[in-house]
Amino acid sequence: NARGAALRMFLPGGPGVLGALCLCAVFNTVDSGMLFPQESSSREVKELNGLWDFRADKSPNRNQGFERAWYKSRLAETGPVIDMPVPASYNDITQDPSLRDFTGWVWYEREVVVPARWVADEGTRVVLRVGSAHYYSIVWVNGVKVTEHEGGHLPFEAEIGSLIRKDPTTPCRITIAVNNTLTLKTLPPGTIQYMSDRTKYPDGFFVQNIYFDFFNYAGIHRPVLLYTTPKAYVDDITVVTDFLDNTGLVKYTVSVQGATTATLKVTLMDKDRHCVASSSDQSGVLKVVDVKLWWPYLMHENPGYLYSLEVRQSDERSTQDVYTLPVGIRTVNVTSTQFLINNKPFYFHGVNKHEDSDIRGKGLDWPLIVKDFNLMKWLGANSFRTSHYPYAEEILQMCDRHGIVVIDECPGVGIKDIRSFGNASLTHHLAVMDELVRRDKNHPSVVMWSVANEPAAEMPPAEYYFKTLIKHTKGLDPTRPVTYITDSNYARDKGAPYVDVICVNSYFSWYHDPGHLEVIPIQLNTQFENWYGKYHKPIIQSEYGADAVPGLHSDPPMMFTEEYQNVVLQKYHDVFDQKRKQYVIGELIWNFADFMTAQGITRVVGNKKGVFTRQRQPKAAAFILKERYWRLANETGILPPWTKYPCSL
Ligand code: BDP
Repeated sequence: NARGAALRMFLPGGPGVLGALCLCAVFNTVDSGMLFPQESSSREVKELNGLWDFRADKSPNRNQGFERAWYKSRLAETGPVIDMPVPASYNDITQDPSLRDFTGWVWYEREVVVPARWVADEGTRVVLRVGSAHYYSIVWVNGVKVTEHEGGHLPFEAEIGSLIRKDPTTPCRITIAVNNTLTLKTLPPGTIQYMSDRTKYPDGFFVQNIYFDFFNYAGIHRPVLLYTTPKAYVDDITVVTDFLDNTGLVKYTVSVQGATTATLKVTLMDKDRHCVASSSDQSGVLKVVDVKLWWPYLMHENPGYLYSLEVRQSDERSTQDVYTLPVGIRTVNVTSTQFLINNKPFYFHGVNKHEDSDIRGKGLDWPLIVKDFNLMKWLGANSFRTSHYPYAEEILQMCDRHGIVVIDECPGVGIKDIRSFGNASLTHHLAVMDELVRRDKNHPSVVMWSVANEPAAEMPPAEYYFKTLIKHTKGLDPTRPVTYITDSNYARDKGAPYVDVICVNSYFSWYHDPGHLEVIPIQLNTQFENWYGKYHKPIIQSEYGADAVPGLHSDPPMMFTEEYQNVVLQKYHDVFDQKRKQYVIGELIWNFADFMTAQGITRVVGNKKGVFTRQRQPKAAAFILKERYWRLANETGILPPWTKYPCSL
């Protein structure tokens, strides 16, 4: 119908917004870099977090904002506005159910006072950066469109210097329209379904169908900021590390923009800020004698060791730009039975997470981030998977510093419809991998890319789709293994031949044979033997678990009680203990914490498979996992001297 057409008109997917693709270059497929904004002697950062004016476009076709050009004047002048915190999902902020479950465009606006110096100095680039917004965004400054971006979870930016210099007397008004609609071609995919039976549904009724199991939170989820660089600036840095005996090798490339000739000074410093190697070449290999390698948490007494790579770019007269990148020196390799970090077998004993919490939804929240790291360390977890989308860069920086190993997943979750395997979807998926690798390539904590979660990999087009996607990702980054997360459907899986590590999710005695804990040993054993027998690749149990409503008890155990969750875990662990001597290289519990989902008959206010509640309090299973993870750490790693098992952090 007409309404549907109008709504769809503003859905993501125009060919102009997908970005340039190049299938060959190493780490270089996106035109410019996406270095994390940082203050330095040449760069300033101004955070725009806090309250923004906000309005959801509830017009029937969700198109009024464009028809009436809400970006042209102050949002408060074109209709009512409410306070909206940034960063945060907007869904749980108000008491309005229609905003919680809203689909379509919402509008954010904020006026910013730009330092006069930035405006006056033509030699300063002023960049507006959005850490992430779900899912399709258009940005205006003083009514002029500066950029648009498809997809959540990843940053985008625009240079706005010339715009704010047009009329230095007016404040800088930033308008961001964000559309959370998911279609068959977005990541994750979804469909909009109109219900036209007027005896059952009101006029204009439609639903957003999704094929994933978490609440479709929307809004501006990560910090918005302005930052400056000089006109000639360090646009990107890529490091790849290796070592030979005691010597660390840091292969680096710097790309500079805005200068025809650039003089560089690249200095690698240790933790005490002593220079350990330097160069004046744009790319090269720095050698570090007596290298201190980057080690995972619980694998070494000094995990997460980071050097700093300071890049100074100057012209004949003075230093122009300075950017400092943290660098961890480590290697990653995969054999048919092992995952090696620094040539030592690494066993993943960790968690799957979500960016999810009360009130703020998927909004970045420092207290939550730090609490989660404290809980993971308490648990003895050495790793996590960013199920089911890229997490905030701030979280990956924490992983680098604490030695928490990451499987970095793109938002390819819920690819279940055959139409989502078409060319448009694949092109977008490749572009998302470009952006993901561009953003996260330098994190030592990231040891593997995951290109999807539980796609319908048995469908005929899946083979070409995953072959292309995985090859492309390996082309972007030849240094890390690539996987996608599969369900236990080994016989029909078309993509598995192309992955480096098999990651399997299974829920025996839950979704299959509910209530029958006794099937776990045999079914899990069969699962592993089948996958290994067919592919001879190392296997990670990338999800397993059971829902437990905190405080619900029964003995003998029944589904949804804490006891049942405990027994599921223990029975899985018994099998892991046999298979980890052979080819199983890790176990990641589903899930670290309870999280919100769409409403439905299988979810009682969210998914309750957390070993912590959504408020981060332990269920009984957390203690089982803690016992186990510290025992595994004792066996497989070198426990730091300052902690004895069982730990008391
Ligand atoms: C898995 C999905 C995960 C779900 C989980 C569950 O990968 O997103 O939350 O099932 O049902 O298959 O709890």
